[in-house]
Amino acid sequence: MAKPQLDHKVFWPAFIVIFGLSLALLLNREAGAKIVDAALAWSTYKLDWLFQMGTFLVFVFLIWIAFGRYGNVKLGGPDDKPEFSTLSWIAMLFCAGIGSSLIYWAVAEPLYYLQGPPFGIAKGSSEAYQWALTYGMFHWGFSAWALYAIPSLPIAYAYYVRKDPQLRASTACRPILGNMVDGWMGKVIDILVMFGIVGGFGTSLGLGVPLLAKAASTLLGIPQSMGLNFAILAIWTIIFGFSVYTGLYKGIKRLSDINVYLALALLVVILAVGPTFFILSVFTDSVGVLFNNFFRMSFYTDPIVKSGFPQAWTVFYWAWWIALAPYMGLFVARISKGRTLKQLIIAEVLWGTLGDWAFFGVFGGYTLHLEFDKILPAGQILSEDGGPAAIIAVINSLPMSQVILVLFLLLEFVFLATCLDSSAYVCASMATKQLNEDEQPARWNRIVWALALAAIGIAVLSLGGMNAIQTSSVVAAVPLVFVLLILTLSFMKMLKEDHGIQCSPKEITIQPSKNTNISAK
Ligand code: NM2
Repeated sequence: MAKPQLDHKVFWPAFIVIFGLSLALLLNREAGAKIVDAALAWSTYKLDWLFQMGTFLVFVFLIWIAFGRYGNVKLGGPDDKPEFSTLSWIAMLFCAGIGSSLIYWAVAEPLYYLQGPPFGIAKGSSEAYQWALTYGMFHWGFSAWALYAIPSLPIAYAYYVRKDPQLRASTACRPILGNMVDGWMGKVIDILVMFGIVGGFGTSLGLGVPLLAKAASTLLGIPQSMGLNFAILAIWTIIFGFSVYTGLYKGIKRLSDINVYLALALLVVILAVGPTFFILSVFTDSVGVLFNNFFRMSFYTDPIVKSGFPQAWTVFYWAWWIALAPYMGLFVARISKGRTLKQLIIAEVLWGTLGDWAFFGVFGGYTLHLEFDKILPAGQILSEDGGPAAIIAVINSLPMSQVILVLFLLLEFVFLATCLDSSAYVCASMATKQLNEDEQPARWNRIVWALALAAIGIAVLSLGGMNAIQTSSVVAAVPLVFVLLILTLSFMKMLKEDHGIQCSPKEITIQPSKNTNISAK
């Protein structure tokens, strides 16, 4: 069998832009920081309405698809059976889309919202406490997961039902773009998807690497520095390279199963040793505040007071989910043969949300308890020493903190590693011309994308600050909004063609009956 060939028209433009941009940002840090600030401000302040409205509409659309007449449409032929058990299917898609950032934000978000609440609420007030967990749960909730779910539908449908031999975002746009997807338009779409992956995980690395470095420095008693950050990134890249060469890839897959158990164990331990009933109560209350205010939060742009809250948080979040959405679509499509549209939507939108909420409830609830009962000034640590220091301080406040810290370090490391592994794999597949089901993209190709992810990680880390971290996702997400739109339209077209009510115009012509006297005089 011929070796899978590199698709030069996708590989080189993506490679040159990503490495060129990383290098340019590294060499001109000051100018880079200014460009980053301007790009972030423009995208979030000018396009806030688009991100907010679009996300809400996607959510409503998915409810309609799941519970409407297309819900039982199957991804595959009548005899196609699901490849994985429902439990491992859900676990796999959760792990692919959620990385180390979940724990980071489950602790940090409530603290940030206490200090800078939405809707003009006073800092640190009891009202601010009521919103602290709610907003994080919103940003990791139903509408967010709807953004992840939307591209999986057309991509999986095109692959399993229309039998398009290529698992690509571009080919799923065929019903709308026609043969243009085989030309430059298709290449542009796939390159934009790759930018999304690299940009979205750039944000994850920008957050995850310093957090791991902080955990390692606390455990080993060594000072935290930029050097340690880079060392962690280098270890990751080496592990990845090694895994590609030794076939450890399968091992990492197995590790991701262990990750789920590790995560559950950590949640149970914290729920048990922490203030159990307070955590459960705060969580329940926050669910109530969220349901009560879902519409307000979904359309909040604050154009008059201009607090900047929805732009800095909600719009950034939607952008981050969008940046990674096509990647999720490709991955989820790959594992969802034989499922119905309804099952797929419920797995992502419902189970994904509940998974995220478990972390927010436990980690966020525990953090609020520390802050509210003045056990640990976590908020102060956050503003003085940054997110990683606050998170490690929260973990250190638990009984058996050394053991939990080791568990945490392991969990975060593998969480991110599995994400990076699959994302480098997806990028490499897209830069390969034709990949049959049992073929792998070339090893070196996969390593190049792992390096590309590391390069963006280094650029984001050395520019420093939350702005660089956020911009990485936001800039990559803006063009992807249009890709998602084309994918959704293509999906509707395919559904209508294959499952719509088939009737010719002649059949629906109303023939006035002879007995009815409707003649106009
Ligand atoms: N999302 C789910 O680092 C990560 O956890 C990647 C982040 C988009 C907010 C995913």
